[in-house]
Amino acid sequence: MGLWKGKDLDPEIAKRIPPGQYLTQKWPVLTYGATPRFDPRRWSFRCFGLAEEEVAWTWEEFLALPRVETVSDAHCVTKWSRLDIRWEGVPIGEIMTRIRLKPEVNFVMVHADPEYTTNITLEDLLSDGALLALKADGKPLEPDHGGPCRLVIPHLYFWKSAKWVRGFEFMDVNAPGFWEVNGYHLRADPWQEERYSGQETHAMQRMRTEAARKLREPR
Ligand SMILES: Nc1nc2c(c(=O)[nH]1)N[C@H]1C(S)=C(S)[C@@H](COP(=O)(O)O)O[C@H]1N2
Ligand SMILES: [Mo]
Repeated sequence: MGLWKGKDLDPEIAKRIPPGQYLTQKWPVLTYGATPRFDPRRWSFRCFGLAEEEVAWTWEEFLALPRVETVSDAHCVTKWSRLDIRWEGVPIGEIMTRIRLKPEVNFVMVHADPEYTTNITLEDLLSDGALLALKADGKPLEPDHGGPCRLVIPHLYFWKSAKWVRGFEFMDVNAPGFWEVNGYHLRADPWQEERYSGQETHAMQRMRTEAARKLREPR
């Protein structure tokens, strides 16, 4: 695929790899726990929390939603990056036009099987290229990779792209999800290497120190 020039990575490709990541052409499976079984009769996608009313789709209704195709890269916090995954699925906008959010919503808890959660800002969820993917590289999403449906948030570490996604909970606070409770970063921008929550604590500490210094400056 022309990724390599001799032994060196093509510089155009190298530019697309965030700091601390390496390129893989395989697609590793990364799941905490076991791949859940899909039962179309029991599956639903549900939007709840701070919305004027709850909205839910059955599997059949969800399949009838308009779709788009996107191409994006995946960056796992365990340091592998896979480029140019071709996704097909329901753009987040199609979901959001059918929901009336309360004005105080700024954050979303993404709920997925089996009891996986991840938090994201509303702004990040609404960003370009975010979708509820049903296919990857032209084929229905394999069960191990989140089939039948996974979230894809291309600009954040891949743990934000919840496999076996089942719903969005709209919130006014940035509550941590599964990995975030266990020490991972609330935002997870790979270009800033936002891997661990200790980085957030340090950033907050710096802001406080700065504020304290300002407080004591002569006026
Ligand atoms: N439901 C669920 N989604 C998940 C995970 C998980 O354990 N459960 N792992 C996350 C992590 S850490 C990564 S890197 C990607 C891996 O996706 P893949 O197995 O398709 O490569 O899924 C993310 N989504
Ligand atoms: Mo990951």
